[in-house]
Amino acid sequence: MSELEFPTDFLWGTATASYQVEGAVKEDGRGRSIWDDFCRLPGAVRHGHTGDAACDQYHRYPEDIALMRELGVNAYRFSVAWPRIQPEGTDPVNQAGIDYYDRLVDALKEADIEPMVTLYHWDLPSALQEAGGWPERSVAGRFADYARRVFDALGDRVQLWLTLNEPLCSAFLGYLEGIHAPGVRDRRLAYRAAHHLNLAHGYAVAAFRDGAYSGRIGTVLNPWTPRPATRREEDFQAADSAADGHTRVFLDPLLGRGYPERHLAAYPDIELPIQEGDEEIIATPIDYLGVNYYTEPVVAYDPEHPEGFRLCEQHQTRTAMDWPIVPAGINRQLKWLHEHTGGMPLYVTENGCALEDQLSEDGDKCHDPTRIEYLRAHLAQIKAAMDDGVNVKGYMLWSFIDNFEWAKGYTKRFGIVYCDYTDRRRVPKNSFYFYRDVIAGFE
Ligand code: IFM
Repeated sequence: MSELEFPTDFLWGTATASYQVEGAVKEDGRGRSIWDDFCRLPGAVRHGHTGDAACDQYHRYPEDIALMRELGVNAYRFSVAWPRIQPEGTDPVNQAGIDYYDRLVDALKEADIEPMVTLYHWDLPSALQEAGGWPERSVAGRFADYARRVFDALGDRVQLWLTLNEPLCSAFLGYLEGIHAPGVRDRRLAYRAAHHLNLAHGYAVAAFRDGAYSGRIGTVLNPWTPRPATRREEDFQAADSAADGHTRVFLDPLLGRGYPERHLAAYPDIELPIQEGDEEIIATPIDYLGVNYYTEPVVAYDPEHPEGFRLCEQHQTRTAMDWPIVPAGINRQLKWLHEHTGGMPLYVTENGCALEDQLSEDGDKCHDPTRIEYLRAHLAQIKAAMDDGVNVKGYMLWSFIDNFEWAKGYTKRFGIVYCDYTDRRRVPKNSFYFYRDVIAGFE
């Protein structure tokens, strides 16, 4: 049997996010988001790039779905832009925004492609940031109201829901490091944001259960499960501790285990604004977990660090993001999650690499052998984990198309379809055909 032979009911897809691909930011009543604002801050995004036009998927989704058919995927993971549905972050609902996702979902169903919908992939309506953003508790309630509107509009056709994409990034890149929107640097606010993101997730899952919608719901984390630098016990301890802030702060409350005490003890200045009942809401049971994996860090014991670890240098080949390529890390991570969650169904909701892709001279091809090897190696590791009993239900390759890579603008190409940003022409890369063959079972 080929190392890439997957079960026949495996979900094969690609992934994108609204602000990264849609463009059309001023059309059909869409409100402003924190990313529209952040892109306008001098120096915030490389070359001053914005998502104003992105890949223009808002207008070109029929062409993209035709390409997905050629690819043979049976799923497409995309996100709904909150400011298209509620331009001010609260009612009234903007019907034109709903209509766009209606058209997209109908076109996908027509093509036998299952929509997998993320409710929040970082485009918070600016009006809610002006009211305090994620550090403000009321935003979690607003998110549940918005989620209900989307469930009501699309719930008759969408069976696979995801609440938040990588709340770690929203909280810590957005409010601690300040390198993502809204560009705040404040540890106290970052942890408030983390708790309210967890709460928002819980409220949305509870709303989904209360509404008795017919599909299934989960969330997307980008767990950090570092490898210890050596086999010394202290490095194992360091690796375990390093998973607290990036992974357990988001995963453990979902599993009803509360926040990791060891992590909170390391930062006595952090206060989590937990109110009575919050932990039960956050732990409202989910149906599956989405996992985004790109690389695996290596850590060693460091008594000087509040959490007892330091990052070590790595020697693997790196992608254009400067991320080391570590295929075995996805196997280790899936197994870690399998054990930690007690065997919860998992979807790989993102995996892929950015490379310095270039079109061939005739402009019709793009050779990306490194991406093919990256995908082959990661898929083989996923399959190996499944053979060892990990319950992986699907794989959403990041990304369908080159797109707006946040603070790096359009300088990083993650797609298996090349996007020519001068005219938005799509050119499938060689990895597109490789993935097509894997899906068809010919690899
Ligand atoms: O582009 C992002 C995506 O929006 C979230 N996960 C990581 C990807 C690559 O950086």
